[in-house]
Amino acid sequence: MRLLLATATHAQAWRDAFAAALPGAELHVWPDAPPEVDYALVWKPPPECFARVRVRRAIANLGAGVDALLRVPTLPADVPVLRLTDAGMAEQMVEYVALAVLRAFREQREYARQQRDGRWMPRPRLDKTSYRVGILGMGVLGSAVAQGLLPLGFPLAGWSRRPRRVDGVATWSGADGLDRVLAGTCVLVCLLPSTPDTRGLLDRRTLARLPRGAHLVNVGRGDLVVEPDLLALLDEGHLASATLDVFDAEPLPAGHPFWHHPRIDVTPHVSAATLFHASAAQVAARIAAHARGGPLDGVVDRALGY
Ligand code: NDP
Ligand code: OXD
Repeated sequence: MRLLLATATHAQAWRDAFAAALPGAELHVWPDAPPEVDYALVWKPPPECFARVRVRRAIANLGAGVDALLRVPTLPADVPVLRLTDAGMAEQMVEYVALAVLRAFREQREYARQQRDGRWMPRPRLDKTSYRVGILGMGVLGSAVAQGLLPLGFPLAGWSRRPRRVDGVATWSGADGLDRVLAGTCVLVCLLPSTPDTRGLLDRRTLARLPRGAHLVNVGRGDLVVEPDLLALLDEGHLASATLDVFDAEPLPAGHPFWHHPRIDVTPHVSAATLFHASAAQVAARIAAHARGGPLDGVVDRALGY
C-alpha cells in the first residue's frame, strides 16, 4: 500500500506514528511524493499536493473538523474523505468544558476580581437546578461532553441538525429547537463543525437570545462566532464571559481585542489536542480494513460539510 503524508505541522511526529501503525506500507512525506498513492493522510495540505498526486482510494483528514480540507480547491471531488472521530479528543474536551462550566457556575471570575481588590465577600450559592448548560452540536464530542457533565448535576440541553436522543439531555433540532436551547441556557457550549450552514451562526441575534449573564464556551471553530457581535454583547453586559479556544484567524493576531478583554479567556486551540499515535492507529485500522475490501469508516458528507 502506498501512502502520502502531507501535514502543515508536525511532519516528523506523524511520520513516526504512521510508520509504527502501518509498518508494511510505503510511506511518502510531502513534498517527496510519487504521482499516485492509494491513500493520503493530510492536515491542511497545500493545494499543490492534490494537483501533483492522484489519490486512488481515500483521503484521511488528521483532525476531527474537515472545514480546512474541504476548502482546498484541488481536493478531488470523487475521492472519499475521512475524519478523526474521538481518537482521544473526547476525554480532553470533557475536561476543558467541565472546567469552563464549573468556573462560570462557581463565579471564579468574580472571586478573582474580588481578590485583586482585596475584598472578602462571600456570594450566595447559585441555584444549580436552573443552571442549564446548552450544547450546540451533539455529535461525537458534544455527546461525550454531555455524558461527562451529567454527574455534575446541571440540567443539560443539546442541539443537532437531526433529532437525537441522548440519555439525561433535553435534545432539540432545527431553528425552533435552537431558540428553545438558547432561552434557558446559562452556559452555551459550541461544538458545531464549521459548515456553510453554521458559519456566523453565533451572531448578535442568536447570542442575544441567551439570558442576561450567560457564558459562552466556543470549542468548535472560530468562524461560528461573529467576533464583533460577541465583543459588543460582552461590553454591554448581556454576556458575562466567553471562554474561547478557536478563532476566526489562528494564531489569534497580536493586538486582537480578545487578548486583553477582561471577560474573555483565550486558549490556543488546545481544548482537544490531536494525539499522534491514537490518531494514526485509528486511521491505520480504517484503511487496512478498506484495503482488505471492507467499508470505509469515518467518511464525511461533503455536501453537508462535516
Ligand atoms: P460530529 O460530526 O460528530 O458532530 C457534529 C454535530 O454538529 C452533530 O451533532 C451535528 O448534527 C451537528 N450539526 C452540524 N451541522 C448542524 C447544523 N446546521 N445545525 C445543527 N446541528 C448541526 O463532530 P465532532 O463532535 O467530532 O466535532 C465537532 C467539531 O469540534 C469539529 O468539527 C471541529 O470543528 C471541532 N473540534 C475542535 C477541537 C479543538 O481542539 N478546539 C478538536 C476537535 C474538534 P447531527 O447529529 O444531526 O449530524
Ligand atoms: C480538529 C481540531 O478538528 O484540532 O481535530 O480542531
